[in-house]
Amino acid sequence: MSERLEDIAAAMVADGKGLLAADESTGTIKKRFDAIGVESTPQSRRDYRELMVRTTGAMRECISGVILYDETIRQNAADGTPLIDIIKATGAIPGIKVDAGAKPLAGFPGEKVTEGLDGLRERLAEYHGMGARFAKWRAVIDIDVAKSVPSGASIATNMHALARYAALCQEAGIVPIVEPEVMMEGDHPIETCFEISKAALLRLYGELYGLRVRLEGTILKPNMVIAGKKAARQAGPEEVAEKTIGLFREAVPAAVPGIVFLSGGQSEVEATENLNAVNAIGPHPWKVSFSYGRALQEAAQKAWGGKAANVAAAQQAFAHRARMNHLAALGQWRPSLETAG
Ligand code: 5MM
Repeated sequence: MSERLEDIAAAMVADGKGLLAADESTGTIKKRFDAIGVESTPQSRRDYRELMVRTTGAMRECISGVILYDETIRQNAADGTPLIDIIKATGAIPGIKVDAGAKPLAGFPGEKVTEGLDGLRERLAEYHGMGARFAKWRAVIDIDVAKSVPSGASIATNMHALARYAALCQEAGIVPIVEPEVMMEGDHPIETCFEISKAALLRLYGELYGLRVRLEGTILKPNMVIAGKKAARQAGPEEVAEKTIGLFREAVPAAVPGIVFLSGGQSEVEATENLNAVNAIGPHPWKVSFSYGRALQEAAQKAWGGKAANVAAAQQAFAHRARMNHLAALGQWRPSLETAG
Protein backbone atom coordinates (compact mmCIF):
# COMPACT_ATOMS: atom_id res chain seq x y z
CA MET A 1 0.00 0.00 0.00
CA SER A 2 1.15 3.54 -0.75
CA GLU A 3 2.77 5.36 2.17
CA ARG A 4 1.63 8.80 0.95
CA LEU A 5 -0.65 10.46 3.49
CA GLU A 6 -3.07 11.48 0.75
CA ASP A 7 -3.38 7.87 -0.44
CA ILE A 8 -3.87 6.48 3.07
CA ALA A 9 -6.57 9.11 3.75
CA ALA A 10 -8.29 8.29 0.45
CA ALA A 11 -8.27 4.57 1.31
CA MET A 12 -9.83 5.35 4.70
CA VAL A 13 -12.85 6.82 2.93
CA ALA A 14 -13.04 4.46 -0.05
CA ASP A 15 -16.57 4.23 -1.48
CA GLY A 16 -18.98 2.55 0.92
CA LYS A 17 -16.35 1.99 3.60
CA GLY A 18 -15.89 3.47 7.04
CA LEU A 19 -13.98 2.99 10.27
CA LEU A 20 -14.61 0.72 13.21
CA ALA A 21 -13.84 2.71 16.39
CA ALA A 22 -12.68 -0.07 18.71
CA ASP A 23 -10.41 2.20 20.74
CA GLU A 24 -12.38 2.29 23.98
CA SER A 25 -9.95 2.98 26.81
CA THR A 26 -9.88 0.48 29.66
CA GLY A 27 -12.43 2.46 31.69
CA THR A 28 -14.86 2.83 28.80
CA ILE A 29 -14.77 -0.82 27.70
CA LYS A 30 -15.35 -1.81 31.33
CA LYS A 31 -18.56 0.25 31.29
CA ARG A 32 -19.65 -1.47 28.07
CA PHE A 33 -18.83 -4.92 29.47
CA ASP A 34 -20.56 -4.11 32.79
CA ALA A 35 -23.73 -3.48 30.77
CA ILE A 36 -23.62 -7.03 29.34
CA GLY A 37 -22.41 -8.70 32.53
CA VAL A 38 -18.91 -9.50 31.29
CA GLU A 39 -15.79 -9.07 33.40
CA SER A 40 -13.31 -6.78 31.67
CA THR A 41 -9.90 -8.49 31.53
CA PRO A 42 -7.13 -8.35 28.93
CA GLN A 43 -8.40 -11.71 27.63
CA SER A 44 -12.09 -10.80 27.45
CA ARG A 45 -11.20 -7.55 25.71
CA ARG A 46 -9.02 -9.50 23.26
CA ASP A 47 -11.70 -12.13 22.62
CA TYR A 48 -14.30 -9.47 21.94
CA ARG A 49 -12.15 -7.43 19.58
CA GLU A 50 -10.93 -10.59 17.87
CA LEU A 51 -14.47 -11.64 17.03
CA MET A 52 -15.12 -8.32 15.31
CA VAL A 53 -11.97 -8.26 13.19
CA ARG A 54 -12.53 -11.92 12.28
CA THR A 55 -15.94 -11.05 10.76
CA THR A 56 -14.11 -11.32 7.48
CA GLY A 57 -16.82 -10.71 4.86
CA ALA A 58 -18.16 -7.54 6.47
CA MET A 59 -14.67 -6.29 7.24
CA ARG A 60 -13.63 -6.69 3.60
CA GLU A 61 -16.75 -5.07 2.22
CA CYS A 62 -17.47 -2.30 4.73
CA ILE A 63 -14.51 -1.46 6.98
CA SER A 64 -11.55 0.58 5.71
CA GLY A 65 -9.75 0.82 9.05
CA VAL A 66 -9.91 -0.07 12.73
CA ILE A 67 -9.03 2.36 15.51
CA LEU A 68 -7.23 0.42 18.22
CA TYR A 69 -6.26 1.13 21.81
CA ASP A 70 -2.65 0.76 22.98
CA GLU A 71 -3.40 -2.57 24.68
CA THR A 72 -5.15 -4.00 21.60
CA ILE A 73 -2.51 -3.11 19.03
CA ARG A 74 -0.06 -5.25 21.04
CA GLN A 75 -2.40 -8.26 21.47
CA ASN A 76 -2.42 -11.60 19.68
CA ALA A 77 -5.54 -13.57 18.78
CA ALA A 78 -6.25 -16.81 20.63
CA ASP A 79 -4.25 -18.74 17.98
CA GLY A 80 -1.26 -16.43 18.40
CA THR A 81 -1.77 -14.31 15.26
CA PRO A 82 -1.26 -10.61 15.99
CA LEU A 83 -4.65 -8.84 15.81
CA ILE A 84 -3.04 -6.22 13.60
CA ASP A 85 -2.21 -8.94 11.03
CA ILE A 86 -5.82 -10.16 11.02
CA ILE A 87 -6.95 -6.59 10.36
CA LYS A 88 -4.47 -6.12 7.52
CA ALA A 89 -5.47 -9.44 5.95
CA THR A 90 -9.01 -8.11 5.53
CA GLY A 91 -7.66 -5.11 3.62
CA ALA A 92 -8.37 -2.72 6.50
CA ILE A 93 -5.79 -0.26 7.81
CA PRO A 94 -4.79 -0.41 11.48
CA GLY A 95 -5.09 2.89 13.37
CA ILE A 96 -4.37 3.92 16.93
CA LYS A 97 -5.89 6.26 19.52
CA VAL A 98 -3.01 8.39 20.81
CA ASP A 99 -4.69 10.90 23.09
CA ALA A 100 -4.44 10.35 26.83
CA GLY A 101 -8.03 11.35 27.51
CA ALA A 102 -9.94 14.51 28.42
CA LYS A 103 -8.86 16.02 31.76
CA PRO A 104 -10.24 18.99 33.73
CA LEU A 105 -9.19 22.32 32.17
CA ALA A 106 -7.52 24.40 34.90
CA GLY A 107 -9.37 27.65 35.55
CA PHE A 108 -12.53 26.53 33.73
CA PRO A 109 -14.66 24.40 36.05
CA GLY A 110 -16.67 21.78 34.20
CA GLU A 111 -14.59 22.00 31.01
CA LYS A 112 -11.99 19.59 29.69
CA VAL A 113 -8.81 19.57 27.68
CA THR A 114 -7.44 16.48 25.98
CA GLU A 115 -3.92 15.58 27.06
CA GLY A 116 -1.23 13.39 25.51
CA LEU A 117 1.22 15.63 23.61
CA ASP A 118 4.24 14.87 25.82
CA GLY A 119 6.23 12.03 24.31
CA LEU A 120 3.85 11.81 21.36
CA ARG A 121 6.61 11.94 18.71
CA GLU A 122 8.23 8.82 20.19
CA ARG A 123 4.91 6.98 20.61
CA LEU A 124 3.96 7.73 17.00
CA ALA A 125 7.28 6.35 15.78
CA GLU A 126 6.65 3.14 17.71
CA TYR A 127 3.08 2.78 16.41
CA HIS A 128 4.25 3.40 12.85
CA GLY A 129 6.79 0.62 13.30
CA MET A 130 3.97 -1.65 14.46
CA GLY A 131 1.96 -0.94 11.31
CA ALA A 132 -0.44 1.86 12.29
CA ARG A 133 -1.01 4.26 9.41
CA PHE A 134 -3.55 6.58 10.99
CA ALA A 135 -4.21 7.92 14.48
CA LYS A 136 -7.03 9.51 16.41
CA TRP A 137 -7.25 12.30 18.98
CA ARG A 138 -10.60 13.30 20.47
CA ALA A 139 -11.36 16.73 21.92
CA VAL A 140 -14.48 16.95 24.09
CA ILE A 141 -16.64 20.09 23.94
CA ASP A 142 -19.57 20.06 26.36
CA ILE A 143 -22.57 22.36 26.00
CA ASP A 144 -24.14 24.00 29.05
CA VAL A 145 -25.56 27.31 27.92
CA ALA A 146 -26.61 28.39 31.44
CA LYS A 147 -22.97 28.13 32.56
CA SER A 148 -21.52 29.75 29.41
CA VAL A 149 -19.97 26.41 28.49
CA PRO A 150 -18.09 25.99 26.25
CA SER A 151 -15.79 28.94 26.85
CA GLY A 152 -13.74 30.39 24.01
CA ALA A 153 -10.68 29.27 25.98
CA SER A 154 -11.65 25.61 26.00
CA ILE A 155 -12.34 25.65 22.26
CA ALA A 156 -9.05 27.43 21.54
CA THR A 157 -6.99 25.13 23.80
CA ASN A 158 -8.51 21.92 22.48
CA MET A 159 -8.25 22.92 18.82
CA HIS A 160 -4.62 23.97 19.28
CA ALA A 161 -3.83 20.58 20.85
CA LEU A 162 -5.52 18.83 17.91
CA ALA A 163 -3.35 20.79 15.48
CA ARG A 164 -0.13 19.99 17.39
CA TYR A 165 -1.10 16.31 17.39
CA ALA A 166 -1.92 16.41 13.66
CA ALA A 167 1.41 18.00 12.76
CA LEU A 168 3.31 15.33 14.73
CA CYS A 169 1.30 12.56 13.04
CA GLN A 170 2.14 13.82 9.57
CA GLU A 171 5.82 14.09 10.49
CA ALA A 172 5.64 10.38 11.45
CA GLY A 173 3.91 9.30 8.21
CA ILE A 174 0.59 8.80 9.98
CA VAL A 175 -2.76 10.29 8.89
CA PRO A 176 -4.33 12.22 11.78
CA ILE A 177 -8.04 11.86 12.41
CA VAL A 178 -9.02 15.11 14.10
CA GLU A 179 -12.07 14.62 16.31
CA PRO A 180 -13.65 17.71 17.85
CA GLU A 181 -16.69 16.15 19.54
CA VAL A 182 -19.46 18.53 20.53
CA MET A 183 -21.43 16.44 23.00
CA MET A 184 -25.12 15.51 22.71
CA GLU A 185 -25.73 15.67 26.47
CA GLY A 186 -28.14 18.45 27.53
CA ASP A 187 -31.41 20.01 26.44
CA HIS A 188 -30.03 22.55 23.95
CA PRO A 189 -31.73 22.97 20.58
CA ILE A 190 -30.15 21.90 17.30
CA GLU A 191 -29.29 25.53 16.51
CA THR A 192 -26.98 25.68 19.56
CA CYS A 193 -25.19 22.54 18.40
CA PHE A 194 -24.76 24.20 14.99
CA GLU A 195 -23.24 27.36 16.46
CA ILE A 196 -20.87 25.61 18.87
CA SER A 197 -19.79 23.09 16.23
CA LYS A 198 -19.15 25.96 13.82
CA ALA A 199 -16.99 27.81 16.35
CA ALA A 200 -15.00 24.63 17.00
CA LEU A 201 -14.48 23.77 13.31
CA LEU A 202 -13.51 27.30 12.27
CA ARG A 203 -10.97 27.42 15.07
CA LEU A 204 -9.73 23.92 14.26
CA TYR A 205 -9.01 24.70 10.62
CA GLY A 206 -7.36 28.01 11.60
CA GLU A 207 -5.04 26.11 13.94
CA LEU A 208 -4.32 23.40 11.37
CA TYR A 209 -3.33 25.99 8.76
CA GLY A 210 -1.25 27.81 11.37
CA LEU A 211 0.76 24.68 12.15
CA ARG A 212 1.23 23.76 8.46
CA VAL A 213 -0.83 20.59 8.57
CA ARG A 214 -1.60 19.41 5.02
CA LEU A 215 -5.34 18.99 4.98
CA GLU A 216 -5.16 16.48 2.11
CA GLY A 217 -3.55 14.07 4.56
CA THR A 218 -6.13 14.43 7.34
CA ILE A 219 -9.58 13.05 8.12
CA LEU A 220 -12.23 14.90 10.16
CA LYS A 221 -14.29 12.98 12.72
CA PRO A 222 -17.08 15.30 13.85
CA ASN A 223 -20.45 15.07 15.55
CA MET A 224 -23.56 15.52 13.45
CA VAL A 225 -25.53 18.72 14.02
CA ILE A 226 -28.21 17.39 16.30
CA ALA A 227 -30.34 18.58 19.25
CA GLY A 228 -29.28 17.74 22.82
CA LYS A 229 -30.53 14.35 24.00
CA LYS A 230 -32.97 15.98 26.42
CA ALA A 231 -34.19 18.71 24.04
CA ALA A 232 -37.97 18.93 23.70
CA ARG A 233 -37.72 18.99 19.90
CA GLN A 234 -35.63 16.35 18.16
CA ALA A 235 -34.86 16.97 14.49
CA GLY A 236 -35.55 14.28 11.89
CA PRO A 237 -32.87 12.92 9.54
CA GLU A 238 -33.55 15.40 6.73
CA GLU A 239 -33.07 18.38 9.03
CA VAL A 240 -29.99 16.83 10.66
CA ALA A 241 -28.52 16.23 7.20
CA GLU A 242 -29.33 19.68 5.91
CA LYS A 243 -27.91 21.49 8.96
CA THR A 244 -24.85 19.22 9.18
CA ILE A 245 -23.93 19.69 5.53
CA GLY A 246 -24.74 23.41 5.78
CA LEU A 247 -22.21 23.65 8.62
CA PHE A 248 -19.53 21.68 6.79
CA ARG A 249 -19.93 23.83 3.67
CA GLU A 250 -19.20 26.87 5.79
CA ALA A 251 -16.42 25.43 7.93
CA VAL A 252 -14.67 22.41 6.37
CA PRO A 253 -12.29 23.12 3.46
CA ALA A 254 -12.79 21.05 0.30
CA ALA A 255 -9.13 19.97 0.58
CA VAL A 256 -10.18 17.61 3.39
CA PRO A 257 -10.66 14.21 1.69
CA GLY A 258 -13.08 12.68 4.14
CA ILE A 259 -15.45 13.26 7.02
CA VAL A 260 -16.32 10.26 9.21
CA PHE A 261 -18.96 10.76 11.86
CA LEU A 262 -18.85 9.64 15.48
CA SER A 263 -22.19 8.31 16.73
CA GLY A 264 -22.05 10.09 20.08
CA GLY A 265 -24.88 8.24 21.81
CA GLN A 266 -27.34 8.01 18.91
CA SER A 267 -29.02 4.63 18.57
CA GLU A 268 -27.57 2.29 16.00
CA VAL A 269 -30.38 2.81 13.50
CA GLU A 270 -30.52 6.56 14.08
CA ALA A 271 -26.80 6.89 13.32
CA THR A 272 -27.28 4.90 10.09
CA GLU A 273 -30.41 6.82 9.08
CA ASN A 274 -28.74 10.20 9.61
CA LEU A 275 -25.60 9.18 7.69
CA ASN A 276 -27.79 7.97 4.84
CA ALA A 277 -29.73 11.26 4.81
CA VAL A 278 -26.45 13.18 4.59
CA ASN A 279 -25.31 11.16 1.59
CA ALA A 280 -28.74 11.26 -0.04
CA ILE A 281 -28.33 15.03 -0.49
CA GLY A 282 -24.85 14.68 -2.04
CA PRO A 283 -22.56 14.82 -3.88
CA HIS A 284 -20.39 16.70 -1.42
CA PRO A 285 -16.86 18.08 -1.72
CA TRP A 286 -15.63 15.41 0.73
CA LYS A 287 -16.44 11.72 1.17
CA VAL A 288 -18.84 11.35 4.11
CA SER A 289 -18.84 8.09 6.02
CA PHE A 290 -18.74 6.61 9.54
CA SER A 291 -16.28 6.00 12.35
CA TYR A 292 -18.70 4.55 14.84
CA GLY A 293 -17.99 2.93 18.16
CA ARG A 294 -21.27 2.32 19.96
CA ALA A 295 -23.40 2.48 16.80
CA LEU A 296 -21.44 -0.40 15.24
CA GLN A 297 -21.00 -2.50 18.34
CA GLU A 298 -24.01 -2.32 20.63
CA ALA A 299 -26.01 -5.21 19.15
CA ALA A 300 -22.86 -7.31 18.77
CA GLN A 301 -21.97 -6.83 22.44
CA LYS A 302 -25.45 -7.85 23.54
CA ALA A 303 -25.42 -10.92 21.30
CA TRP A 304 -21.97 -11.96 22.57
CA GLY A 305 -22.45 -11.57 26.32
CA GLY A 306 -18.95 -12.92 26.90
CA LYS A 307 -19.78 -16.49 25.75
CA ALA A 308 -17.74 -18.38 23.16
CA ALA A 309 -20.96 -20.10 22.05
CA ASN A 310 -22.36 -16.70 21.01
CA VAL A 311 -19.45 -15.59 18.82
CA ALA A 312 -21.24 -16.45 15.55
CA ALA A 313 -24.36 -14.54 16.62
CA ALA A 314 -22.26 -11.54 17.65
CA GLN A 315 -20.44 -11.61 14.32
CA GLN A 316 -23.77 -11.71 12.52
CA ALA A 317 -24.96 -8.65 14.46
CA PHE A 318 -21.71 -6.81 13.76
CA ALA A 319 -21.84 -7.71 10.07
CA HIS A 320 -25.42 -6.45 9.81
CA ARG A 321 -24.56 -3.05 11.34
CA ALA A 322 -21.45 -2.75 9.18
CA ARG A 323 -23.49 -3.49 6.03
CA MET A 324 -26.21 -1.02 6.98
CA ASN A 325 -23.61 1.70 7.42
CA HIS A 326 -21.85 0.66 4.21
CA LEU A 327 -25.14 1.33 2.40
CA ALA A 328 -25.66 4.60 4.29
CA ALA A 329 -22.19 5.74 3.24
CA LEU A 330 -23.43 5.28 -0.34
CA GLY A 331 -26.83 6.88 0.36
CA GLN A 332 -28.50 3.54 -0.46
CA TRP A 333 -29.87 2.47 2.94
CA ARG A 334 -33.62 1.97 3.45
CA PRO A 335 -35.44 1.22 6.74
CA SER A 336 -36.83 -2.04 5.33
CA LEU A 337 -33.26 -3.40 5.04
CA GLU A 338 -32.97 -3.43 8.83
CA THR A 339 -35.29 -6.40 9.05
CA ALA A 340 -34.71 -8.00 5.63
CA GLY A 341 -33.20 -11.50 6.00
C1 5MM B 1 -14.83 3.90 20.91
O1 5MM B 1 -14.80 4.97 21.85
C2 5MM B 1 -13.73 5.89 21.68
C3 5MM B 1 -12.87 5.94 22.87
O2 5MM B 1 -13.45 6.60 23.94
P1 5MM B 1 -12.66 6.63 25.36
O3 5MM B 1 -11.33 7.19 25.12
O4 5MM B 1 -13.53 7.46 26.22
O5 5MM B 1 -12.61 5.22 25.83
C4 5MM B 1 -14.29 7.25 21.26
O6 5MM B 1 -13.32 8.25 21.14
C5 5MM B 1 -14.93 7.03 19.95
O7 5MM B 1 -13.96 6.72 18.99
C6 5MM B 1 -15.72 8.22 19.44
O8 5MM B 1 -16.31 8.94 20.47
C7 5MM B 1 -16.79 7.65 18.55
O9 5MM B 1 -17.46 6.62 19.23
P2 5MM B 1 -19.05 6.67 19.28
O10 5MM B 1 -19.43 5.59 20.25
O11 5MM B 1 -19.41 8.05 19.71
O12 5MM B 1 -19.46 6.39 17.84
